[in-house]
Amino acid sequence: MNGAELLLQTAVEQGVDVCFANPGTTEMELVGALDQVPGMRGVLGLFEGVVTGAADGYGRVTGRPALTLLHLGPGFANGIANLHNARRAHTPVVNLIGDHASWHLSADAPLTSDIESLASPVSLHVERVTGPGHTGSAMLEAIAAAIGPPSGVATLIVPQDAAWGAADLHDVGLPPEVEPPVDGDAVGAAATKLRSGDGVAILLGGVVRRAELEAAHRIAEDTGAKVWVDTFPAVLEQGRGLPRFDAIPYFPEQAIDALAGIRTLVCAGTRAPVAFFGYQSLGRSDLLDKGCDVLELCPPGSRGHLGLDALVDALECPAAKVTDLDAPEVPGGNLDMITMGQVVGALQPEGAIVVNEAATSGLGWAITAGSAPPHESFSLTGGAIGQGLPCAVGAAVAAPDRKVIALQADGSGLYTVQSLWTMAREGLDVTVVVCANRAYRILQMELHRTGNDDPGPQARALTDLGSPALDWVSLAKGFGVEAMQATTIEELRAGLERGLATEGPFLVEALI
Ligand SMILES: Cc1ncc(C[n+]2csc(CCOP(=O)(O)OP(=O)(O)O)c2C)c(N)n1
Repeated sequence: MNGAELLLQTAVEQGVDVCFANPGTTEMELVGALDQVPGMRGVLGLFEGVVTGAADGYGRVTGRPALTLLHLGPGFANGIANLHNARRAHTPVVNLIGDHASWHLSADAPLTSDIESLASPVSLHVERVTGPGHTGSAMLEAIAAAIGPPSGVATLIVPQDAAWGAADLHDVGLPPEVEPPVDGDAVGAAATKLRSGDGVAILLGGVVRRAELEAAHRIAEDTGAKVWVDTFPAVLEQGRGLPRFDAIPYFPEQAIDALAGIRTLVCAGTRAPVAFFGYQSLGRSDLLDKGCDVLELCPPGSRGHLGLDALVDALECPAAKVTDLDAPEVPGGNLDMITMGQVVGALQPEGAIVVNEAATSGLGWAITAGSAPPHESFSLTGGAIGQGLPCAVGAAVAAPDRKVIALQADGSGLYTVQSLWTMAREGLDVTVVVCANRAYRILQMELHRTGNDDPGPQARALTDLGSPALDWVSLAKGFGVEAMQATTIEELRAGLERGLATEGPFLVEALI
């Protein structure tokens, strides 16, 4: 066995069995090991942003890391934006970055770079493997670090001589222990505040599934506390039968108004909210009133229900009923961003995973999703666009028996459009709805917010995608994905129905 095989064998033994990859020469032993070690599925992405975004999507579905396999500093650097999103989502991911053989580093060959410096800002754990016998224990530690809590991105740098050198299974020890994340003092303090009066709110973030929603709902029903959900949670389970809570508005002025009057904010799996950007006109970052107390039940990167369940017990909250909204219906009228989202909400099946990188076109779906059949949505946690299509790749690999819908803004989609090829090659069950507004609409809004009401030709040109008009149907077909364009509600309906009935990928370009 060589170091590469020991590394993969250890991963498989820990239940880590998918490797999203874009390798090079320094990773050839690891590529070869995929055929020697049974049980590891390699999935090729044609750009590192696809690889890292796919690992993010996979980790959000399973709560366990996938591997990424990346080529030295430059290959890794290409994947950083989506690792930034994964870091913000606290998604478990284990990066394998190949490096030159240790004795070749001092030669400063063309691909030599400072990988540690590139990896540190997006990783909660970075380790350089010291030799072939170290690959297994380094993998164990990386997986444990990625799963946490707090969960996140772990990175192993694997010099090529560590991969090709001889190794032994006995080199691997036991995985490290992890501490439970709940802060008992914060639970006690939150219980006292919740019982003693008003002005207490609860904020859910990170992974927000049924367990978080139901515990928060019981507390809210019993104490009158208002519950908020982060603007961009990593995972939000929603739909009929599930408690619904308002999301903190994106624009800070609206968020400040919405959160005004909260005197204590109890955070579960997240932290106190801040404005997405620092605006000259606003001059502040905080969204909460001055002096608002913040209690962290359990930190970002841990499941919020752990703290909330403890709070339910401390308060002895009774079970609480959920009242459902009527099921959404396909609307009439013209196809626009509102009706587009309503069509998706009306047709999406139970158990779907909706990867939401719809940007400004997401409003129609957002107002409909709470009454759709129960499903999960994944959002852009770190604001680095180009995450949606890769994330859908990873989600579909992780959940082959669920429908994945990628609600995809057109500008963002082009950053990692090669994801479509991986969808085709792997036969992934993804229905992509491209929200084709042919603009960087949010930037047009942001220009306006700077006081620029009459942008000149240059500013207009940098925020417009209309000329030449992108042809998503041809793009998709070029990557091997069947596609159609929709200009009416009926066409979108037909396209979605076709996509959802197809086992593999399908793309509908909705002109809105
Ligand atoms: C990696 C990265 N590059 C650039 C940006 C800046 N940016 C934010 S939104 C945006 C355009 C989004 O356009 P589109 O995806 O078409 O959505 P729309 O605003 O039209 O709804 C850009 C370029 C970013 N957030 N992340």
